[in-house]
Amino acid sequence: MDTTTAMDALRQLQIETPSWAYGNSGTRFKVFAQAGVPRDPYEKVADAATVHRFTGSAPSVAIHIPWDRVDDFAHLAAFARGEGVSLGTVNSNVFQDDDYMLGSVTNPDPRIRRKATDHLLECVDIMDATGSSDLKLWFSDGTNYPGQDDIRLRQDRLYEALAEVYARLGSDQRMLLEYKLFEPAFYTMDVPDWGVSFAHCLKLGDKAVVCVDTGHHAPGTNIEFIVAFLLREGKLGAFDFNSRFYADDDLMAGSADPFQLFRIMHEVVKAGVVNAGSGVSFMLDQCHNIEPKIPGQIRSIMNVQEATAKALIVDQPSLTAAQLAGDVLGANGVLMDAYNTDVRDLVRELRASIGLDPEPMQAYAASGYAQRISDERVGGSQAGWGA
Ligand code: PSV
Ligand code: MN
Repeated sequence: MDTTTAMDALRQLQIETPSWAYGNSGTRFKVFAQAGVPRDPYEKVADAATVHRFTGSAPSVAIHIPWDRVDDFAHLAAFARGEGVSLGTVNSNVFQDDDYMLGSVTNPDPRIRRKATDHLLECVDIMDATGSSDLKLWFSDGTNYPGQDDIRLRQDRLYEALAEVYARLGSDQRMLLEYKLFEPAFYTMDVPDWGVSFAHCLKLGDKAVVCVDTGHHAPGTNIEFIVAFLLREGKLGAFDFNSRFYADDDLMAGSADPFQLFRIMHEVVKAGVVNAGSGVSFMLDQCHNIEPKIPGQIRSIMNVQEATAKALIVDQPSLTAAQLAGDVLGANGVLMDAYNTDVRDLVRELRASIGLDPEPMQAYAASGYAQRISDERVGGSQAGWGA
Protein backbone atom coordinates (compact mmCIF):
# COMPACT_ATOMS: atom_id res chain seq x y z
CA MET A 1 0.00 0.00 0.00
CA ASP A 2 1.17 3.57 -0.60
CA THR A 3 2.50 5.65 2.26
CA THR A 4 -0.61 7.83 2.69
CA THR A 5 -2.85 4.78 3.00
CA ALA A 6 -0.29 3.16 5.29
CA MET A 7 -0.27 6.24 7.50
CA ASP A 8 -4.08 6.21 7.70
CA ALA A 9 -4.03 2.55 8.70
CA LEU A 10 -1.27 3.09 11.24
CA ARG A 11 -3.25 5.89 12.83
CA GLN A 12 -5.89 3.30 13.77
CA LEU A 13 -3.44 1.10 15.67
CA GLN A 14 -3.90 1.21 19.44
CA ILE A 15 -1.55 -0.48 21.86
CA GLU A 16 -2.55 -1.13 25.46
CA THR A 17 0.13 -0.79 28.12
CA PRO A 18 0.22 -2.95 31.28
CA SER A 19 -0.06 -1.36 34.72
CA TRP A 20 2.67 -3.69 36.02
CA ALA A 21 5.23 -2.27 33.57
CA TYR A 22 5.26 0.95 35.61
CA GLY A 23 6.11 -0.75 38.90
CA ASN A 24 9.44 -2.20 39.94
CA SER A 25 10.31 -5.61 38.63
CA GLY A 26 13.34 -7.81 38.40
CA THR A 27 14.48 -11.37 38.45
CA ARG A 28 14.54 -13.86 41.29
CA PHE A 29 18.03 -12.51 41.98
CA LYS A 30 17.24 -8.83 42.50
CA VAL A 31 14.57 -6.21 42.05
CA PHE A 32 16.19 -2.81 41.49
CA ALA A 33 14.11 0.08 42.81
CA GLN A 34 13.75 3.15 40.59
CA ALA A 35 12.98 6.73 41.56
CA GLY A 36 9.46 7.96 40.89
CA VAL A 37 7.85 4.55 40.64
CA PRO A 38 4.07 4.59 41.30
CA ARG A 39 2.83 3.82 44.77
CA ASP A 40 -0.71 2.90 43.83
CA PRO A 41 -2.90 2.08 40.83
CA TYR A 42 -3.77 5.74 40.32
CA GLU A 43 -0.12 6.65 39.82
CA LYS A 44 0.28 3.71 37.44
CA VAL A 45 -2.64 5.03 35.40
CA ALA A 46 -1.07 8.50 35.39
CA ASP A 47 2.14 7.01 33.97
CA ALA A 48 0.22 5.07 31.33
CA ALA A 49 -1.56 8.30 30.38
CA THR A 50 1.85 9.95 30.01
CA VAL A 51 2.91 7.26 27.54
CA HIS A 52 -0.27 7.96 25.60
CA ARG A 53 0.32 11.71 25.65
CA PHE A 54 3.69 11.29 23.96
CA THR A 55 2.83 8.47 21.54
CA GLY A 56 -0.85 9.10 20.78
CA SER A 57 -1.23 5.35 20.39
CA ALA A 58 -1.65 3.90 23.88
CA PRO A 59 -5.15 4.97 24.96
CA SER A 60 -5.78 2.16 27.45
CA VAL A 61 -4.09 0.49 30.37
CA ALA A 62 -4.48 -3.13 31.46
CA ILE A 63 -5.01 -3.77 35.14
CA HIS A 64 -4.05 -6.81 37.17
CA ILE A 65 -6.12 -8.09 40.09
CA PRO A 66 -5.26 -8.08 42.96
CA TRP A 67 -2.20 -5.90 42.23
CA ASP A 68 -4.44 -3.02 41.16
CA ARG A 69 -7.24 -3.56 43.62
CA VAL A 70 -8.95 -0.34 44.74
CA ASP A 71 -12.05 0.23 46.81
CA ASP A 72 -13.93 1.82 43.96
CA PHE A 73 -13.12 0.64 40.43
CA ALA A 74 -15.62 3.02 38.85
CA HIS A 75 -13.66 5.83 40.52
CA LEU A 76 -10.37 4.50 39.09
CA ALA A 77 -12.01 4.29 35.65
CA ALA A 78 -13.23 7.90 35.97
CA PHE A 79 -9.75 8.99 37.04
CA ALA A 80 -8.31 7.24 33.97
CA ARG A 81 -10.79 9.03 31.71
CA GLY A 82 -9.77 12.32 33.26
CA GLU A 83 -6.16 11.50 32.41
CA GLY A 84 -7.15 10.74 28.81
CA VAL A 85 -7.02 6.95 28.88
CA SER A 86 -9.36 4.09 29.70
CA LEU A 87 -9.00 0.94 31.76
CA GLY A 88 -8.57 -1.99 29.42
CA THR A 89 -8.09 -5.69 29.89
CA VAL A 90 -8.58 -7.10 33.36
CA ASN A 91 -5.85 -9.62 34.12
CA SER A 92 -6.74 -12.27 36.67
CA ASN A 93 -4.22 -13.68 39.08
CA VAL A 94 -4.52 -17.22 40.36
CA PHE A 95 -0.81 -17.78 40.72
CA GLN A 96 0.32 -15.94 43.84
CA ASP A 97 -1.52 -17.55 46.71
CA ASP A 98 -0.13 -20.40 48.79
CA ASP A 99 -3.29 -22.34 48.04
CA TYR A 100 -2.28 -22.53 44.38
CA MET A 101 0.91 -24.53 44.86
CA LEU A 102 -0.62 -27.53 43.09
CA GLY A 103 -2.74 -25.50 40.73
CA SER A 104 -5.69 -23.13 40.76
CA VAL A 105 -8.65 -24.16 38.61
CA THR A 106 -6.99 -27.54 37.94
CA ASN A 107 -6.08 -28.22 41.58
CA PRO A 108 -7.12 -31.68 42.82
CA ASP A 109 -8.77 -29.98 45.83
CA PRO A 110 -12.31 -28.75 44.97
CA ARG A 111 -12.13 -26.03 47.65
CA ILE A 112 -9.14 -24.47 45.93
CA ARG A 113 -10.75 -24.79 42.51
CA ARG A 114 -13.80 -22.97 43.89
CA LYS A 115 -11.62 -20.20 45.30
CA ALA A 116 -9.82 -19.75 41.98
CA THR A 117 -13.01 -19.71 39.93
CA ASP A 118 -14.55 -17.22 42.34
CA HIS A 119 -11.59 -14.93 41.74
CA LEU A 120 -12.15 -15.14 37.99
CA LEU A 121 -15.84 -14.35 38.48
CA GLU A 122 -14.88 -11.39 40.65
CA CYS A 123 -12.71 -10.14 37.79
CA VAL A 124 -15.81 -10.06 35.59
CA ASP A 125 -17.57 -7.98 38.29
CA ILE A 126 -14.61 -5.60 38.10
CA MET A 127 -14.94 -5.45 34.31
CA ASP A 128 -18.56 -4.40 34.79
CA ALA A 129 -17.42 -1.57 37.06
CA THR A 130 -14.54 -0.42 34.86
CA GLY A 131 -16.31 -0.88 31.54
CA SER A 132 -13.59 -3.27 30.38
CA SER A 133 -14.52 -5.77 27.73
CA ASP A 134 -11.69 -8.29 28.01
CA LEU A 135 -10.78 -10.74 30.76
CA LYS A 136 -7.30 -12.20 30.40
CA LEU A 137 -6.77 -15.64 31.82
CA TRP A 138 -3.30 -17.00 32.34
CA PHE A 139 -2.86 -20.10 34.43
CA SER A 140 0.41 -21.07 36.05
CA ASP A 141 -1.20 -24.49 36.62
CA GLY A 142 0.76 -27.59 35.78
CA THR A 143 2.87 -30.34 37.25
CA ASN A 144 6.57 -30.85 37.88
CA TYR A 145 6.81 -34.61 37.91
CA PRO A 146 5.49 -37.48 35.82
CA GLY A 147 2.63 -39.08 37.70
CA GLN A 148 2.12 -36.03 39.95
CA ASP A 149 -1.47 -35.64 38.77
CA ASP A 150 -3.78 -36.87 36.05
CA ILE A 151 -3.20 -34.85 32.88
CA ARG A 152 -6.69 -35.48 31.46
CA LEU A 153 -8.53 -34.82 34.69
CA ARG A 154 -6.78 -31.48 34.96
CA GLN A 155 -8.15 -30.58 31.52
CA ASP A 156 -11.65 -31.51 32.71
CA ARG A 157 -11.29 -29.26 35.76
CA LEU A 158 -9.92 -26.45 33.60
CA TYR A 159 -12.83 -26.64 31.21
CA GLU A 160 -15.35 -26.73 34.01
CA ALA A 161 -13.98 -23.47 35.46
CA LEU A 162 -13.71 -21.81 32.06
CA ALA A 163 -17.30 -22.72 31.23
CA GLU A 164 -18.55 -21.23 34.49
CA VAL A 165 -16.72 -17.98 33.87
CA TYR A 166 -17.77 -17.93 30.23
CA ALA A 167 -21.41 -18.16 31.29
CA ARG A 168 -20.93 -15.08 33.49
CA LEU A 169 -19.60 -12.87 30.66
CA GLY A 170 -21.81 -10.06 29.43
CA SER A 171 -22.75 -9.81 25.77
CA ASP A 172 -19.92 -7.37 25.01
CA GLN A 173 -17.32 -9.16 27.10
CA ARG A 174 -14.72 -11.71 26.03
CA MET A 175 -12.26 -14.03 27.66
CA LEU A 176 -8.71 -14.19 26.34
CA LEU A 177 -7.05 -17.52 27.10
CA GLU A 178 -3.28 -17.17 27.20
CA TYR A 179 -0.90 -20.12 26.95
CA LYS A 180 2.64 -20.64 28.09
CA LEU A 181 5.05 -23.44 27.26
CA PHE A 182 6.68 -23.82 30.66
CA GLU A 183 7.26 -22.05 33.96
CA PRO A 184 6.39 -22.11 36.74
CA ALA A 185 5.54 -25.75 36.07
CA PHE A 186 8.21 -27.72 34.25
CA TYR A 187 6.76 -31.13 33.35
CA THR A 188 3.30 -30.15 32.13
CA MET A 189 1.56 -26.82 31.88
CA ASP A 190 -2.22 -27.15 31.69
CA VAL A 191 -2.44 -24.54 28.91
CA PRO A 192 0.97 -24.97 27.28
CA ASP A 193 0.29 -23.91 23.70
CA TRP A 194 -2.08 -22.30 21.23
CA GLY A 195 -3.62 -25.67 20.34
CA VAL A 196 -4.89 -26.31 23.86
CA SER A 197 -6.09 -22.73 24.19
CA PHE A 198 -7.76 -22.91 20.77
CA ALA A 199 -9.51 -26.20 21.56
CA HIS A 200 -10.98 -24.85 24.80
CA CYS A 201 -12.00 -21.56 23.17
CA LEU A 202 -13.68 -23.38 20.30
CA LYS A 203 -15.71 -25.47 22.69
CA LEU A 204 -16.61 -22.48 24.87
CA GLY A 205 -17.95 -20.28 22.09
CA ASP A 206 -17.46 -17.00 20.25
CA LYS A 207 -16.59 -14.95 23.33
CA ALA A 208 -13.53 -17.09 24.06
CA VAL A 209 -10.44 -16.25 22.05
CA VAL A 210 -6.73 -16.98 22.19
CA CYS A 211 -4.12 -14.55 23.51
CA VAL A 212 -0.68 -14.93 21.94
CA ASP A 213 2.08 -13.78 24.29
CA THR A 214 5.11 -13.58 22.05
CA GLY A 215 7.40 -14.66 24.90
CA HIS A 216 5.61 -17.93 25.63
CA HIS A 217 6.96 -20.27 22.97
CA ALA A 218 9.84 -22.63 22.53
CA PRO A 219 12.87 -21.05 20.86
CA GLY A 220 12.53 -21.16 17.11
CA THR A 221 8.72 -21.43 17.09
CA ASN A 222 7.19 -19.85 14.01
CA ILE A 223 4.83 -17.45 15.76
CA GLU A 224 3.54 -15.84 12.58
CA PHE A 225 2.25 -19.23 11.47
CA ILE A 226 0.25 -19.50 14.70
CA VAL A 227 -1.02 -15.95 14.16
CA ALA A 228 -2.02 -16.64 10.56
CA PHE A 229 -3.82 -19.84 11.55
CA LEU A 230 -5.72 -18.29 14.44
CA LEU A 231 -6.69 -15.27 12.36
CA ARG A 232 -8.05 -17.57 9.67
CA GLU A 233 -10.16 -19.33 12.31
CA GLY A 234 -11.38 -16.04 13.81
CA LYS A 235 -9.89 -17.06 17.15
CA LEU A 236 -7.03 -14.61 17.64
CA GLY A 237 -8.23 -12.26 20.35
CA ALA A 238 -5.12 -10.48 21.50
CA PHE A 239 -1.38 -10.17 21.65
CA ASP A 240 0.81 -9.75 24.68
CA PHE A 241 3.83 -8.24 22.97
CA ASN A 242 7.30 -8.50 24.45
CA SER A 243 10.67 -9.89 23.36
CA ARG A 244 12.69 -12.82 24.49
CA PHE A 245 16.17 -14.12 24.01
CA TYR A 246 15.89 -17.22 26.18
CA ALA A 247 12.67 -17.73 28.11
CA ASP A 248 9.83 -15.46 29.22
CA ASP A 249 12.21 -12.50 29.27
CA ASP A 250 9.54 -9.77 29.02
CA LEU A 251 11.91 -7.43 27.17
CA MET A 252 10.74 -4.50 25.09
CA ALA A 253 8.62 -5.56 22.10
CA GLY A 254 10.66 -5.59 18.91
CA SER A 255 13.98 -5.35 20.70
CA ALA A 256 15.33 -8.89 20.50
CA ASP A 257 13.93 -9.75 17.09
CA PRO A 258 12.35 -6.87 15.18
CA PHE A 259 12.11 -9.04 12.07
CA GLN A 260 9.84 -11.48 13.91
CA LEU A 261 7.57 -8.63 14.98
CA PHE A 262 7.41 -7.47 11.34
CA ARG A 263 6.51 -11.00 10.18
CA ILE A 264 3.74 -11.18 12.77
CA MET A 265 2.38 -7.77 11.80
CA HIS A 266 2.49 -8.77 8.13
CA GLU A 267 -0.06 -11.49 8.93
CA VAL A 268 -2.12 -9.01 10.95
CA VAL A 269 -2.10 -6.47 8.09
CA LYS A 270 -3.12 -9.09 5.54
CA ALA A 271 -6.06 -10.07 7.75
CA GLY A 272 -7.12 -6.40 7.93
CA VAL A 273 -7.20 -6.28 11.71
CA VAL A 274 -4.72 -3.51 12.54
CA ASN A 275 -7.39 -1.07 13.58
CA ALA A 276 -8.92 -0.81 17.00
CA GLY A 277 -12.31 -2.49 17.06
CA SER A 278 -11.23 -5.21 14.65
CA GLY A 279 -11.43 -7.86 17.36
CA VAL A 280 -7.70 -8.20 17.90
CA SER A 281 -6.21 -6.30 20.84
CA PHE A 282 -2.59 -5.28 20.89
CA MET A 283 -1.14 -5.19 24.36
CA LEU A 284 2.32 -4.96 25.80
CA ASP A 285 3.19 -7.42 28.57
CA GLN A 286 6.60 -6.32 29.69
CA CYS A 287 8.70 -5.64 32.72
CA HIS A 288 11.42 -3.02 32.70
CA ASN A 289 14.01 -4.34 35.11
CA ILE A 290 17.00 -2.18 34.28
CA GLU A 291 15.67 0.55 31.99
CA PRO A 292 13.39 3.40 33.10
CA LYS A 293 9.80 2.32 32.78
CA ILE A 294 7.95 5.10 30.97
CA PRO A 295 10.59 5.51 28.24
CA GLY A 296 10.71 1.70 28.06
CA GLN A 297 7.03 1.69 27.21
CA ILE A 298 7.39 4.57 24.75
CA ARG A 299 10.21 2.76 22.95
CA SER A 300 8.12 -0.43 22.79
CA ILE A 301 5.18 1.43 21.25
CA MET A 302 7.54 2.96 18.68
CA ASN A 303 8.91 -0.49 17.86
CA VAL A 304 5.42 -1.92 17.31
CA GLN A 305 4.48 1.09 15.17
CA GLU A 306 7.60 0.75 13.03
CA ALA A 307 7.10 -2.99 12.53
CA THR A 308 3.47 -2.31 11.59
CA ALA A 309 4.43 0.51 9.20
CA LYS A 310 6.85 -1.84 7.43
CA ALA A 311 4.13 -4.48 7.20
CA LEU A 312 1.71 -1.88 5.83
CA ILE A 313 4.01 -0.83 3.00
CA VAL A 314 4.53 -4.38 1.69
CA ASP A 315 3.71 -4.29 -2.00
CA GLN A 316 0.98 -6.89 -1.63
CA PRO A 317 -0.07 -7.10 -5.30
CA SER A 318 3.54 -7.78 -6.32
CA LEU A 319 3.93 -10.24 -3.48
CA THR A 320 0.81 -12.14 -4.49
CA ALA A 321 1.86 -12.14 -8.14
CA ALA A 322 5.28 -13.52 -7.26
CA GLN A 323 3.75 -16.16 -5.00
CA LEU A 324 1.28 -17.30 -7.64
CA ALA A 325 4.05 -17.44 -10.23
CA GLY A 326 6.12 -19.62 -7.92
CA ASP A 327 8.80 -16.92 -7.90
CA VAL A 328 10.46 -17.82 -4.63
CA LEU A 329 13.19 -15.21 -4.69
CA GLY A 330 10.92 -12.52 -6.08
CA ALA A 331 8.34 -13.03 -3.33
CA ASN A 332 10.96 -13.05 -0.62
CA GLY A 333 12.49 -9.94 -2.18
CA VAL A 334 9.18 -8.03 -2.05
CA LEU A 335 8.80 -8.80 1.64
CA MET A 336 12.41 -7.91 2.44
CA ASP A 337 12.14 -4.62 0.53
CA ALA A 338 9.43 -3.55 2.92
CA TYR A 339 11.30 -4.76 5.98
CA ASN A 340 14.46 -2.96 4.91
CA THR A 341 12.69 0.34 4.33
CA ASP A 342 13.36 3.03 6.90
CA VAL A 343 9.84 3.99 8.04
CA ARG A 344 10.86 6.31 10.83
CA ASP A 345 9.98 9.43 8.83
CA LEU A 346 6.55 8.03 8.10
CA VAL A 347 5.89 7.48 11.80
CA ARG A 348 7.31 10.91 12.66
CA GLU A 349 4.93 12.48 10.13
CA LEU A 350 2.06 10.55 11.63
CA ARG A 351 2.81 11.97 15.09
CA ALA A 352 3.17 15.48 13.74
CA SER A 353 -0.15 15.11 11.91
CA ILE A 354 -1.93 14.56 15.23
CA GLY A 355 -0.16 17.44 16.95
CA LEU A 356 2.50 15.40 18.74
CA ASP A 357 6.22 15.87 18.91
CA PRO A 358 7.63 13.57 16.22
CA GLU A 359 10.29 12.31 18.65
CA PRO A 360 8.49 10.93 21.73
CA MET A 361 11.61 9.73 23.54
CA GLN A 362 13.24 13.14 23.38
CA ALA A 363 9.99 14.95 24.08
CA TYR A 364 9.40 12.85 27.19
CA ALA A 365 12.97 13.40 28.38
CA ALA A 366 12.55 17.16 27.97
CA SER A 367 9.12 17.24 29.62
CA GLY A 368 10.32 17.15 33.22
CA TYR A 369 7.80 14.40 34.07
CA ALA A 370 10.51 11.99 35.30
CA GLN A 371 11.90 14.63 37.63
CA ARG A 372 8.45 15.58 38.86
CA ILE A 373 7.43 12.03 39.78
CA SER A 374 10.72 11.32 41.47
CA ASP A 375 10.29 14.51 43.55
CA GLU A 376 6.63 13.85 44.32
CA ARG A 377 6.50 10.13 44.87
CA VAL A 378 8.34 9.90 48.14
CA GLY A 379 7.05 7.90 51.04
CA GLY A 380 4.57 5.08 50.76
CA SER A 381 5.74 1.89 49.17
CA GLN A 382 6.67 1.56 45.55
CA ALA A 383 4.54 -0.72 43.44
CA GLY A 384 6.32 -3.75 42.13
CA TRP A 385 5.57 -6.81 40.08
CA GLY A 386 3.12 -8.51 42.38
CA ALA A 387 1.89 -5.34 44.10
C1 PSV B 1 2.38 -14.63 32.52
O1 PSV B 1 3.74 -14.83 32.26
C2 PSV B 1 1.90 -13.36 31.88
O2 PSV B 1 2.34 -13.33 30.55
C3 PSV B 1 0.41 -13.17 31.92
O3 PSV B 1 -0.03 -12.41 30.85
C4 PSV B 1 0.22 -12.39 33.14
O4 PSV B 1 -0.99 -11.79 33.23
C5 PSV B 1 1.39 -11.42 32.99
O5 PSV B 1 2.44 -12.26 32.56
C6 PSV B 1 1.80 -10.70 34.21
O6 PSV B 1 2.03 -11.61 35.23
MN1 MN C 1 1.30 -12.34 29.01
